Amino acid sequence: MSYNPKEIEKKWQDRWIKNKEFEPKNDYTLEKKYILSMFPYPSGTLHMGHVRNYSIGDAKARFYRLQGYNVLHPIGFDSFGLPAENAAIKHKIHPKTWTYSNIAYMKDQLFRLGFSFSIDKILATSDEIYTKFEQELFIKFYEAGLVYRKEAIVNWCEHDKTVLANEQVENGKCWRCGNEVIQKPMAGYYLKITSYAKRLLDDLELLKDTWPSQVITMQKNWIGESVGLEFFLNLDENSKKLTKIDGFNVFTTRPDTIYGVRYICLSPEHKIVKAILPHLVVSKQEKINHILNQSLVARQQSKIDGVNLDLFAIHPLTKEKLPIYVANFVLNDYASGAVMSVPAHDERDYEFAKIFDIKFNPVIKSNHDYSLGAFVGEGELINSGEFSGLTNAKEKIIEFFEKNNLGKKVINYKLKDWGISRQRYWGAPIPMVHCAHCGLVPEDIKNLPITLPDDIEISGEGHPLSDHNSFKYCTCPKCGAKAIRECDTFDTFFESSWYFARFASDHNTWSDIALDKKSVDYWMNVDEYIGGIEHAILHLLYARFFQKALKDLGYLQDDEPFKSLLTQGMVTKNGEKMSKSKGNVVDPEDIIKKYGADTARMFILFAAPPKISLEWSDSAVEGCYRFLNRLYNGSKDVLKIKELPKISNENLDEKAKEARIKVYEALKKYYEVFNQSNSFNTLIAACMEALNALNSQNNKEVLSEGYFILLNILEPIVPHIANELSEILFDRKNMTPILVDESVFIKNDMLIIISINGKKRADLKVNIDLKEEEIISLAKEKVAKYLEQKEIIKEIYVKNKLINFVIR
Ligand code: ANZ
Ligand code: ZN
Repeated sequence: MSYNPKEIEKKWQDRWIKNKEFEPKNDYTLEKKYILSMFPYPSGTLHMGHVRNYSIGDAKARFYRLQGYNVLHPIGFDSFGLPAENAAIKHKIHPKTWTYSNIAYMKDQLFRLGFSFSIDKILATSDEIYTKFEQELFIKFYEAGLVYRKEAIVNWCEHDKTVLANEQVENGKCWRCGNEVIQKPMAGYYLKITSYAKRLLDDLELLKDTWPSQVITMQKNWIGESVGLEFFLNLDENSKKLTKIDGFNVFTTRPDTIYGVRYICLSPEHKIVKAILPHLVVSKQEKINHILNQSLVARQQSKIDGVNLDLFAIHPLTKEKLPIYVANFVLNDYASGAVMSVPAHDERDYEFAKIFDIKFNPVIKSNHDYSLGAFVGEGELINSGEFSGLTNAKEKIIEFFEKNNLGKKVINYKLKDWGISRQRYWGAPIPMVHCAHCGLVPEDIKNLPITLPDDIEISGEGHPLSDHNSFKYCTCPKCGAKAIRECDTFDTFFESSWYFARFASDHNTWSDIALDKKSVDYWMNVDEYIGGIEHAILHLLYARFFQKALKDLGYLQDDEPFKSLLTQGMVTKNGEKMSKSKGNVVDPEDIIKKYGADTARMFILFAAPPKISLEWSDSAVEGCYRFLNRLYNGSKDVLKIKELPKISNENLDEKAKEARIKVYEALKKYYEVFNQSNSFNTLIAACMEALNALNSQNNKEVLSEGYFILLNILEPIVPHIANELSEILFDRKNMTPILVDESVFIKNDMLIIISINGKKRADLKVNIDLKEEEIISLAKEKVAKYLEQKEIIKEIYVKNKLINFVIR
C-alpha cells in the first residue's frame, strides 16, 4: 500500500461531515477559543490566498481542540455586492443564482481541503435570516440616534443613471460607459462613526501587543486626530453688507503662526462663497463652478488654484484686513472648511501666495532660505507682538484665545461619518419608509426582513428597486397610509461588521435572536482573527465601531471584537502577486488533484511564516509531497501500540538518542509555534528533521514514540494523513496530549573530535561531567600513535566539541 491521498482524504472528510465533528459545544463552563479567518466573497472559486488564510486558521483551531479547548471555528460568505450584478449584466444570470451557485462550489472546495469548520454555523450574508437581523440592528441604531439621513455629493453617471464608487471613476469618467462623471448631491443614510472616533483611537492601546503595529498605525492615521485652535473671524463691514454674513470659523493646528496670517482660504462649497457668487464677474463664477464640479480626488490632483473674492476678514489680534480667496485644496467637510493662510510656514500657502503675488512674513526664528519655499518647522516666535520670544507657543496662544473669548481648543478627526446607502439591487434593503404624513419612519420590526424581489431586470442602468413598483410602494408602519419604501441597500461593509458576533450566537436560537446574549458573551471576543492586510482600515474599523455601538446597546460586552489579529502576507509567483490579470495563478484545485489537500496545506504553511509574502514553488510542493510519502511508508515499520513505551535514554545508542532529541525538539517547537510565534515553517522543518533521524536509527520503541508524537504535531497541519496513520497505529484517545519530556535532552556522553594540525584523527566519547584536563589527557591517549616523537606546541580545546593538537 502506498500513500493515496485521494482515498484517505475522502474517507476522513466524509467522516468529519457525517459526525459533525467540529461543532462548538454549548457548555459555557469550558475554556474557549474563537478562531476566525475572514470570510470570503463568493466570487466563484477559491484562490491560493484563501487556502493560505484558512490553512492558518484551521491549524490553530485544530491545535486548540487537541489541547482540550472548546473551539468555535466558523465560516460564511460575504455574499452581497456588485460583482453579482456585473455577472448578471454580463451573463444574463440572476445575482442570487450566481451567488448561491458560487457558494455551493466554494463550500465544497473548503471541505475538500479538510478545514474543520462548524457546519451548523455556515451562513451567507445574503440569507434572509441574516438580512432580518441586520435590519433589526440598523433600526436599533436608528432609534439610538446613531443613524441620520443627509444630502451629500456623490459621483453620478448621467448615462447609466447610477451612483459610482470612487473606484468606479476612471480619470473622471464612468468605468462602464466612459461618460463624464458629475458631482451630484444625493440623500443617503449615515452612521455616526465619528462620535466613536475618540474611543476607536484610544482603544487601539488595548491592541498594541496583539495587533500588527502597522495596522494600528494605519487605523490611527485614518481616524486622524488633530488638535488645534478654532476661532471666529469677523468679516469687515463692507463684506458683511455684501454677504449678509458676520463671519466664520477657521481651524488651525499652528496657532503659533497667528501673526503670519496674510489671507484666508475657503472651500468652494463655503456659505460665504455661495453668498458672494452672484456678485462676482462671470470668469470668477465659472472658475468656482468648475472646481465645484470636480471630484475631491480630481481637485487634489490638480494644481493649486483659487479665486479672489474681494472680501476681507479682520485679523483677531492685529485687526489687519485679510483678503479672502476660494482655494481648490480646502476641504468643505473637514474642520470648518476655512483656513488661515500662513505663506511663510506652510507649503501650500506659500505656493498659493506666489500665484496671487501675496507677500509673506516669517514669524518663526530660523536661518531658512525663503526663496526655496516655506519654513515648516517650529521654534521661537518673532514679529508676533506680545508673544515674540516664546517657544512652544501653541498652548499659550490657545489659552490666550480662550481667556479672551476669541476661540477654543478643538480636536478634529479626519474620520467621516459612514455613508451606507448604495443605489444597488444586490444588497440588504435599508428598512426605512418615507411617509407623506409621518416623514421618515423605520420599518416595524415584526415586518422584517424586508426582502429583495426576485423579478427584477438588471441592465446596469437605473435602479432595479425603485423601478419595481410592488417593492417601492408600501404602507407606512406608523399610520398605515400609502408610503414609499427606501429603495437603497446597505453598503456591504455593513454585513461584515457584525458577522463575527452572529457566528457566536447560539445555534438553538439562531432563527429567533440576532445575538443570543449568553452565547455571545461566552464566545466573544474573537481570540485570533486572521486575514489580509487589505482590510487593515475599513473593515476592521467598521467592525470595531459596530462592536462598541453594540456594546452600548447591550448586545455585546467587550470593547474590542478581535483580541488578536494576524495579517497574512500575499501569495506570489515569480515575485508578483498571483492574479488573473498577471496570468500567474496556480489553481488550488490542480494541487489538490495532483497531490491532495494535505500537501497543499503543508506547502502553504511551510513556504513562509504567515505574515511574510509566500512565493510559489513547484519544487517545494513536490518536497512536501515526498515528505508525506516518507511519513506514510515509514509507518509500516511502526509497532501498533496502546500506550506510549517507557523509554530510558541509558539503553539507547547514539542514533536513537539523537532521534528522540529531534522528536522532542519538534514537540517543544509545536507548543512555542502554536502558542506564540505562528512560524509553522520552522515547526514543519523540525518535523522533517525528526522523521529523518527516526528513519536512520533502528530502535522500534523510539520509532513508535516518535511517530506518535509527530502525528500529533502534524495533525493540525495535515489532518487527513495524521488521523489515518494515528488510527491505524495508536489508541489516540488514551494517548493525548503529550508533553515535552526534558530528560530526553539530558546527554550523559558527548562526542569530542580530536584533530592534529587541523586534521580530524579520532572521536572521543566522554562523560559530560569530565573536567578539561581529564578530557585532554584521554584525548592524548586516544591519538598516542600520532604524537609519538612529536612536540606538542599548542593544545586548543573548544568546549564540548573538539581538541586540536598543534605538533611539530
Ligand atoms: C495655519 C497653518 C500654518 C496651518 C502652518 C498649517 C501650517 P491637519 O493636521 O490635517 O488637521 N486646514 C484646516 N482646515 C482645512 C480644510 N478644511 N481643508 C484643508 N486644509 C485645512 O491640518 C490642519 C491644518 O490644515 C490647519 O492648520 C490648516 O492650516 C489646514 F504653518 O492653519 B493650518
Ligand atoms: Zn405615515
